[in-house]
Amino acid sequence: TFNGTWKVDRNENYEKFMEEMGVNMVKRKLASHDNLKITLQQTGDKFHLKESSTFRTVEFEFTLGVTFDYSLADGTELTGSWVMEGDMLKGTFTRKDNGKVLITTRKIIGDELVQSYAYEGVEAKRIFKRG
Ligand code: MYR
Repeated sequence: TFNGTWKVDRNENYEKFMEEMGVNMVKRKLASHDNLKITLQQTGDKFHLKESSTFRTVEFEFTLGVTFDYSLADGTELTGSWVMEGDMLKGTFTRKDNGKVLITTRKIIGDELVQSYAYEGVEAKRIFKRG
């Protein structure tokens, strides 16, 4: 289950990923230490998500398979949806500014939540521990 509160523990290739996304160096430095914390609560097909970091706190809901809008901390707007593939959540999001696609997954590996990101051939991970 994804339910609970997850605090980012470490990143893999996240700065490169952000660079590909067009985030400038100063923001990349800040964003790689953003203390991201997410709280997920699943009820059937619905997820309630609370996201907090040094940048902001936002709370929203999404339903599996249903398209919704989401803005990154820097204002970049995405639209897309999450689906369940086996035990894994897979999100396919399109940037509104350039039409390019960002694929993200969330899976539980051991006692960690591993979120992967892929954009324009660059992949990254953020690994969360229960907190
Ligand atoms: C959510 O479930 O958290 C909301 C939808 C997530 C969309 C994908 C988020 C990708 C964030 C990547 C950060 C890139 C920084 C440039």
